[in-house]
Amino acid sequence: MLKLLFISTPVGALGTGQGGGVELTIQNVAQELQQRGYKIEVVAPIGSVLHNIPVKEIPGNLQIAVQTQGRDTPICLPPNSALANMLDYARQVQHEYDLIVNFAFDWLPFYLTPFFHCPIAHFISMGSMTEALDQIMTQVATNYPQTIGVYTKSQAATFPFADTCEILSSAIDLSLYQFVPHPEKTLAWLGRIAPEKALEDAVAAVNTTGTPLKIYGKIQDQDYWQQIQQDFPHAPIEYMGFLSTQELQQELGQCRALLMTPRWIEAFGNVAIEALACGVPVIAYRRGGPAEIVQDGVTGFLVEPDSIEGLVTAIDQIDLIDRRKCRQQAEAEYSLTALGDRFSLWFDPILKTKNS
Ligand code: HBI
Repeated sequence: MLKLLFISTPVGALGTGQGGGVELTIQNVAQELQQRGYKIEVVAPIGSVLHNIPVKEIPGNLQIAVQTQGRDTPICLPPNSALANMLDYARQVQHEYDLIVNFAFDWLPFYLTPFFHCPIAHFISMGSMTEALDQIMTQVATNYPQTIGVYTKSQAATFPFADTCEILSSAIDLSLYQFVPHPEKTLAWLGRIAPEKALEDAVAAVNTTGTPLKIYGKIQDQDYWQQIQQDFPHAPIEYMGFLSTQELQQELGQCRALLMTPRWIEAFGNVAIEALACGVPVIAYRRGGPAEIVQDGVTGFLVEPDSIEGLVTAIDQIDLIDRRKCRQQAEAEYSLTALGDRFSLWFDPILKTKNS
């Protein structure tokens, strides 16, 4: 039986949402590979909880989220770094494992790769963020070809080592999402309420069409949210809060379409496949992960980035989309089985190198 040690993102305890999209990836990959007979253990900060997956909780101070840093910010580690403690634990137990899978978007695990005798596969969860990280990731990509995995091609394209990345896409547990054939009039917008998600564009669009818009997600930037409400006092919008997957998929399924208006290069966009799984078409800017997910004209519409008029036109045409095609695409490409196949295919050559 193959034994894998997962190194979690060190920015928050798993299960709290602080770890962002990669939390869902760690849960889903661990769950699917465990189902296939791999032995999995996840090393993560204190307070981390995963569903039916053994977690080794490591104390120490959390890492600073890299999105809050500039491209030239030096690498920093807090005193008593949880990340450093997690990697020291991995060093001590590495002989019990066939492969270490690193999910931390941080300098230390990449720098330490040659210091480990157990091979390390690195899953990168965002686009390029800082020079120092680009450099150390490029070094690993050069010395250990095929050991770097990403969600999408457009995410890989932000790195100097784009062509050596394994494209793994993402997935969700489809059994948690129900197909809804006949929705209400409302549109949905989902995500962290922060400038890089450009919620103001979706609000501007419905301010024109008059279609009601329900907004779900954590308000990460209060001032930004206030500004939107001041700029569009009469827009037909309603803030619904941050819901659990269960509650969210119930509400999402009732919507006519999901609007995705990313200003930055979204590495993937899990909300897009959550919508498709409910039969909800996606209207998205042709930018980043969502542009590789939405089949333009079939499971939604891809719109000229930052074009409000483009969003308005797509909203007016949304009834042309067959909602069953959306559910079918989710089942074909974004099931846990498909994800498990992609990760096992990625690991095989790395494991062979180890055993050779
Ligand atoms: N920042 N330093 C650091 N390390 C991470 O692993 C990290 C992060 N910011 C966000 C993040 N991971 C995840 O939310 C990604 O899935 C986006």
